[in-house]
Amino acid sequence: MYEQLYSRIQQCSTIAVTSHFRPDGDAIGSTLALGLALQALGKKVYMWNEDGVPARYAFLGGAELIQPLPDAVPADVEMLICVDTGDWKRLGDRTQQLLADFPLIVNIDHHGTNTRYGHLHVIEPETAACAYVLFNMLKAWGVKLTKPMADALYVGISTDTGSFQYGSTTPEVMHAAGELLAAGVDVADVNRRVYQEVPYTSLLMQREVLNHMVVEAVGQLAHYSMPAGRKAELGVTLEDTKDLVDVVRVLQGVKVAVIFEDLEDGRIRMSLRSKDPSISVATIAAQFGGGGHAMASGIRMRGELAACREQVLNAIRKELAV
Ligand SMILES: [Mn+2]
Repeated sequence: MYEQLYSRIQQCSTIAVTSHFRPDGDAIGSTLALGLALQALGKKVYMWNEDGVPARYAFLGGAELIQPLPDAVPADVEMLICVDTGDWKRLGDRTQQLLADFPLIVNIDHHGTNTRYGHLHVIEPETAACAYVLFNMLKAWGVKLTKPMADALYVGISTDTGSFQYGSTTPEVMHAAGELLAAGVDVADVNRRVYQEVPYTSLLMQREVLNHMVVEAVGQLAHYSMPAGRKAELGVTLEDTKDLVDVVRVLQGVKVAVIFEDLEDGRIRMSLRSKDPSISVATIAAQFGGGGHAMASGIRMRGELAACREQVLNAIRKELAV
């Protein structure tokens, strides 16, 4: 697949790269690493994200190249590449609109639930990160990794593996990380910037979760629900609500953790995490139109917070069989 994509790329002179809304480290790292590599291959490259680059990733070399969405795809773009996006809907409303009807869309991803949208696919399900897929791809293409590319790939792999804590961290992933370090990644500096410069409002949000979390099913299920208006009362940003599920996930004995968030637009956002390999939260999410990975998934549902929560919790309680 790498060679097939490479030969299609060789036929193009202008390529756009984009990823999902509310981008995480893998979305930004993958967009940037691939964009910079395509530039190194002599291509004119556009990099877009409809929600921009989160502050904690702005230090990455070339991050400023990731631009807001244009109103229309520039006429010179011959190929559009979507990275780290398992589902067409995850691209976001405006990106979907922009890309609809584009004749050559490439889907590079690592989600087990990838719906295979687009015209060309490089999907390696349940591998550590899209950035890890790209690491192997760029190597196969003979691209020499610059420090900005290595930093971007490292951030993608590190954030998607929970700093090399999840089961997706294979020997090959560790070897890849080693090669990225050899290519110039300053591990202490990157980790401080990504993990140890948390805004005060983010800690406020975490305190709120600890104050109001619910633990049930003999300690195996922990969840927190954010009602409408609470974010504004606390003064927290959208970015502060990211990875909140980790606050409850770490509790001893918990097998499944969930955060329910009233998005105040008639929809409820849910982040699900499993700590038990025999319980796939991707399967649970799929019952409600969501998706993701076995150990980390998400759902967006229309309806009232309490009603949506009860449906999803019931599905989880069934899995926990208590
Ligand atoms: Mn990813």
